[in-house]
Amino acid sequence: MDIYYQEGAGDLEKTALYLAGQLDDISGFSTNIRPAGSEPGKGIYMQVIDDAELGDEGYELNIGKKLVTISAGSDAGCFYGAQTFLQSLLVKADDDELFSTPTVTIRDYPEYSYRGFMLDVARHFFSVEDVKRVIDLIAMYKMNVLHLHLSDDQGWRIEIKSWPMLTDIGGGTEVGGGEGGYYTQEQYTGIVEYAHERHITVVPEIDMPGHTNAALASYADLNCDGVAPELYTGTDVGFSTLCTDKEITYQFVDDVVREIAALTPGPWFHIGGDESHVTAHDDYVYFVNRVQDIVADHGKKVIGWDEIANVNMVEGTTVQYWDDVENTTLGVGKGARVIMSPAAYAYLDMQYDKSTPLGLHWAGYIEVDHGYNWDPETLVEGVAKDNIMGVEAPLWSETITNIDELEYMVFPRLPGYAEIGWTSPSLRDWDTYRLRLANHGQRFDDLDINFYRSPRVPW
Ligand code: NGO
Repeated sequence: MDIYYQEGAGDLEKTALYLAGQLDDISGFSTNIRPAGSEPGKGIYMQVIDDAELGDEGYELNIGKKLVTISAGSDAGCFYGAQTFLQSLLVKADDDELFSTPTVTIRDYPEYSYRGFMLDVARHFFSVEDVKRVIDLIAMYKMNVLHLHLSDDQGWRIEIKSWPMLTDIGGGTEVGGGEGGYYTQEQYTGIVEYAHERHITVVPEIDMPGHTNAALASYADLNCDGVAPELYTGTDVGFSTLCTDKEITYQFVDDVVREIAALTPGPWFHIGGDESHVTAHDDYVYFVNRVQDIVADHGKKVIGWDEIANVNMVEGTTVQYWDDVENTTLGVGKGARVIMSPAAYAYLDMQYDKSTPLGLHWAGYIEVDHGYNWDPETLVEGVAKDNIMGVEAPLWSETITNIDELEYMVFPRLPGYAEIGWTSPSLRDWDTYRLRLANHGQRFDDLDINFYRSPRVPW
């Protein structure tokens, strides 16, 4: 089979190569890719077209008897068209079985521009290889943001050259006392590039001023009393804080933000800001205000958990709703946009039901239908569609120790969050979604995804 891409149009060659790689994996064929000046008679053809309705990320996929055409306004759109085409195919067809796919025309574009997944690599560390698998899996569902929670009480997971003890000491353990780990700057860059090739932007998070025990344990000077605490391997939250009235704290934040921002091409830097229960309110406000300026100085826009709405938000700041409606509407009143990650619907670390062997349930149980059946634009009074930048499903890793466990919590819920981000509420419906999901189960198997066989889905 041949894949043609429109000559001279953006980076389509890369998308063509990606599609060829996926098709070869599925089929064992060897697919050729070549540039073309115009539409060929057969094969697969990708082109960039001018079509305002499709926007930055939409596409039109035409599957004809001989020719498949993927047309979009951008590379990203062609990439998503290719994902939909791949989803229409049988995976791992037996050697003697021919590929089949319906002839169809699909015009498709996203509801929200920010469609994210968050991975907490601080509570338990995940290798570069694991993170790349996660990137491949979320890319299949047209998600475009990977938020990496890179620091917390239990671990500091990214090399900072000007503060090397952060990883030498702070990276050395994790929940339960395992050996932890961290990404070198080179490895982080590798992750960012791998994501970028799949149209995914990495959002790095350094959580502060709370959730900082690993940093405090690494540098005594960051503590108000000048004494470094022990490393922490439990799962409590809300007990640590940077010392907000020491100048060295701001030097530290400046260095960390500067180094990470320089490695991160995306527009955002996530400053955490959640659950700073041992930081006095005024100190919290003073600290977060200064940190916002530091982030802006390094050319990034701030994202923070909903608590940051309590400070003077600079323009372009985004509040990530997870728990507190008042904070979130306060932020909206100050002009912030919102990422919707309601813990009770979108936290992938919440158990499916009482029998789930992993996960937590402080925000309730989230069966697959519950995770799918909500609408960002009507969930919180005072937060309208215009205020919402997008949707993100976080996986916190207090109880998640390896990729198999990760997959079990993430699948099959993740495609539901991706669909909430992509499809308008009027076109979403659990009764038809559950049937589509059931059909899709074979694909999870073929990709060796360890997923939860929810009894609510007719697998
Ligand atoms: C909370 C808390 C995290 C926990 C998570 C567990 C936020 C934003 N802060 O969410 O530290 O890991 O719950 O579900």
